[in-house]
Amino acid sequence: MTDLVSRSAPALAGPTFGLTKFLDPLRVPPVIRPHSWWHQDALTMTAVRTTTRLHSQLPATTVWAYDGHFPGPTVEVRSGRQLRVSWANEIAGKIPLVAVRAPIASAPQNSPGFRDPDGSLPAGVSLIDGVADLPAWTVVHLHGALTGGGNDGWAHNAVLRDAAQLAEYPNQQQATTLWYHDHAMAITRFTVHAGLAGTYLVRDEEEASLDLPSGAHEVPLMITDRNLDTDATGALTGQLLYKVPFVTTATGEVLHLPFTGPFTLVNGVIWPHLNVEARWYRFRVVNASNSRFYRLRLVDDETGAPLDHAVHQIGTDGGLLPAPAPLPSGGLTVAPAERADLLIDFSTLRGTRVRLTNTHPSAAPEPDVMQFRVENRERHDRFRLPKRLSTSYVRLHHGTTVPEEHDHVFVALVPPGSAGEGHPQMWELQEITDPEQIPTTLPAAGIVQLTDPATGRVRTFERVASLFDDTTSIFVDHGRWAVWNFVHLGGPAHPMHVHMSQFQALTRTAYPLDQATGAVAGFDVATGGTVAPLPVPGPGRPLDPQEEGWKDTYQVGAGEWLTIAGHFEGATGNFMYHCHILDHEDEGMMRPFVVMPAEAARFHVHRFGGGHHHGAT
Ligand SMILES: [Cu+2]
Repeated sequence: MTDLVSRSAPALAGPTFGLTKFLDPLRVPPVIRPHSWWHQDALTMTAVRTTTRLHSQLPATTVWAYDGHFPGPTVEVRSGRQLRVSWANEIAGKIPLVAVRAPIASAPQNSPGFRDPDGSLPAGVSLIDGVADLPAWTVVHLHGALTGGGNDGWAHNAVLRDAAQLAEYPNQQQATTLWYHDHAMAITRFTVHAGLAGTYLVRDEEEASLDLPSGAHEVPLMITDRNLDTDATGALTGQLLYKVPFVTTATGEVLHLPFTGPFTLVNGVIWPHLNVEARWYRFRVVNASNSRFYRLRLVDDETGAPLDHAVHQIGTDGGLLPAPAPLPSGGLTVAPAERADLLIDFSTLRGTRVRLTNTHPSAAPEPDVMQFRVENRERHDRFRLPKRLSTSYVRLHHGTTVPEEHDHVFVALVPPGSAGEGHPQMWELQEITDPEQIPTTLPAAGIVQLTDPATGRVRTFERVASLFDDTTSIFVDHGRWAVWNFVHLGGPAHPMHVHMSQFQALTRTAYPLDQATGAVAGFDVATGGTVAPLPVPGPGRPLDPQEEGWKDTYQVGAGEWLTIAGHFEGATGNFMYHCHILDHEDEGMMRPFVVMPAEAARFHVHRFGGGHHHGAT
């Protein structure tokens, strides 16, 4: 830490590194409303290289941006109206990122720049090989959209410059906040970081009937964090700096940790402010950061006193909640890719300044996100917070609203170091149904034994896949329900995202953690298997009302077993599911699954899942 401090110019001192907080007004991306005329059901969105000012005290920053905006334009569509988008890639040159790794002990994520004053690299710091050579190879995923695999942004189907990806979005889903972003195989942590993300809103009648704040009183808030390079004098240059800590494992493997940065941006502006009227507003919050979790809380600017009474959550990733929910005590945790539809009543805060801050334990040195300046004038606002929101919402329960006939998918999230692998991993599990096939010596690599909470029966699972290109093992018949079980055996919390459907959380239980290893007690990290069958898990953190809404991305913490249910209806094809910490996704925590008609699946020759089995498992 000492040499970090000494090489920082005095102007960069303090948690804001010389930038004035709340100096710049919030930018609101332009809005594209393709359905505002009856014939306009297609649009072209062009990704380009451009420059933008992240803060008025900074030089311009080069970014990759949809239609030249970071974040991209907000696309607003009507539910049930199909939209075809031509995603054109006209990005010139290589990726505008300087990518650097630095020893974890120097806490590189908490400071800008990476060179010593004389221009040399401090011990252990180096450029990350190959990032500077990355061409624009891009593919767009509309996150949370129900569309076919051919439109979904399959990671390998990225296109190079002067090509376009054609995608069709049926928008056969309820009003909600979606977002579009790049999904190129293995490099999403860089392409999204360079600026490829935007908000996409679906509107419907149910939402319209609520008369929610709209127009200038409805504002998207896309939250990201970034780091910036410095010049020889130590001044910030505006150059995006992807600087990550690394650790060296016992086996000499160098592991990069996910990116976090000291600068928090809302809609592409570092620590902005927004002048608001003393009335109700609606904010469409999207966490588009690589890996940072925000625990958002509104506080008084002067005293820091929480203003929880003024904030209500009305929607989640996939739609409106059945009723407004107060924020959880301490703040609302929004993980990467999660969305929160918030209403804030500024009428009780007339003439004050308030700020949105990040109370998460992992917050940046400067935890503030943005400031609201509430005018000192009374407004006539007819809006009243409704008691009921989505009347079409039905709570899902195993065996009732989720039909008895459904598939189960088991995915283990295993701690770093498991079975000799440095990174945290995602293991796809299949049950060993033939007792003869169960290994007699345990623990064994990839063998996980669980006690089924419903039956008390011990079930033995084996790892059948972990990397993206391992054999596909999840096949869901079109129209069928599937329950996904995420069993987190230790390590960092992962925001798990499953494409194609919207889900509801059914249960969250938890295993005790071994204090020494941080892994679930009974999971042997070195071997990568359970020593003995894990017992029935205990009660986990109760699901709060926000988590009972329709969602596509779920926080799964160490020791937790989360079950979510979704209906795989309305689209078919190859889809992906993955951790939405972009760095984890790129480093192996992403897998494919297939949805196809049952009538076709019975003819399909494959190794795992339904249909015609091939080979022994
Ligand atoms: Cu992860």
